[in-house]
Amino acid sequence: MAVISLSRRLRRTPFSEGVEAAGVKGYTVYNRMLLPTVFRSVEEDYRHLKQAVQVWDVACERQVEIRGPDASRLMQMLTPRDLRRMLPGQCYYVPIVDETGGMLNDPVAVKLAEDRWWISIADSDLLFWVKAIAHGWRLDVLVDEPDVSPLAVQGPKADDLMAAVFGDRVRDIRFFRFDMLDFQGRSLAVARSGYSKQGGFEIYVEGGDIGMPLWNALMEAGRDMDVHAGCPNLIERIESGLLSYGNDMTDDNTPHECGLGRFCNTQTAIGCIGRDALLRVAKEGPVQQIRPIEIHGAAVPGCDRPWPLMAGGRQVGQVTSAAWSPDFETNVAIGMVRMTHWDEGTELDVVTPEGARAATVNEMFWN
Ligand code: THG
Repeated sequence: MAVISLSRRLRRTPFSEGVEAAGVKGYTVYNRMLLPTVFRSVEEDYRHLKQAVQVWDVACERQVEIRGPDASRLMQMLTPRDLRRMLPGQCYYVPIVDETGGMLNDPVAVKLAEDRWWISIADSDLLFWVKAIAHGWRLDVLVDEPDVSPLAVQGPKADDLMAAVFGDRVRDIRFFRFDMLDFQGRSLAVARSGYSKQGGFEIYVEGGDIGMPLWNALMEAGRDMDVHAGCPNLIERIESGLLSYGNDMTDDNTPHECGLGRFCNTQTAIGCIGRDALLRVAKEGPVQQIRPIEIHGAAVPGCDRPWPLMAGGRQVGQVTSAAWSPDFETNVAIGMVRMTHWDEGTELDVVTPEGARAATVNEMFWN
């Protein structure tokens, strides 16, 4: 097995020391930063996430900060989600689209104040797009990447662990809201959010110097809660229908193809750069869309390139994420499927590197 060489271009995080001490076994690269993918095994990590609590180094979810009088205007230029009723203290999952309606990213927008936002980005270079728009439109804003590194606390015992470190006020934080809470004299944004459906929080750690102190405080406070270092879990996120930008969708896809139409208010999102393009495609409706796919038979290998989805000898889509689910006792997968074959129960074949397998469009695990 070859290895990836580390260098300055592949950034460590403020929590890397803790991640290494916890015995990380695998990484991926995300926004040119290390992102752990496995600690004990993907299956053990999955079981533990569903019954205990984990601390995740998701510093690779970098922030694009927008500051200044035109901040809210710029933010609305980026997304077809209507932001007019969004208040400081709220987070929104927002598709970001280009002038053709293509997805550039699917971040969480964090509204700190009317004139100050964080865009907590997925794996694409959104900073350049935002800077270019700010400059090209002569907007009165500053756009940069601050020293802010998210640390996620996920799992059914997340409330108890977070309360032990931040106090009982964390329990009152509602889904996709944040509060400013104190840690060692520093005020940090703590949101109830995260890349799993097991419940939990994300701490936006401002200042890399308190990364390890916070990591250690969580690990110590959680000793009797079976806390362990974890990371976004492939099995759990497929079961939960959480999409991965660059894998499940790219800039060739519209939000509607990605099933993110519920996060688009294209009619009222005045100023959105992709608005005209999206109004056109939304009228016709998408001709392909993301669907949950069940792949029958034994555990499939990892999906490191799209697997063709076939029907009657013709390609009708592709699978982009797949894993064996211990709880569903079958392979769960995410696929982009043409309209003619996207109905619930449609039977397909998927071409894996180990040969063709029967597959079914199965909405069960996303409902
Ligand atoms: N948290 C933060 N930043 C992130 C992620 C995160 N940046 C990268 C990546 N994850 C962005 N992608 C997603 C995908 C899904 C969700 C969040 C970020 C998500 N979706 C829920 C859903 O679809 O059911 C809830 C959406 C809602 O109801 O608003 O949570 O995880 N900080």
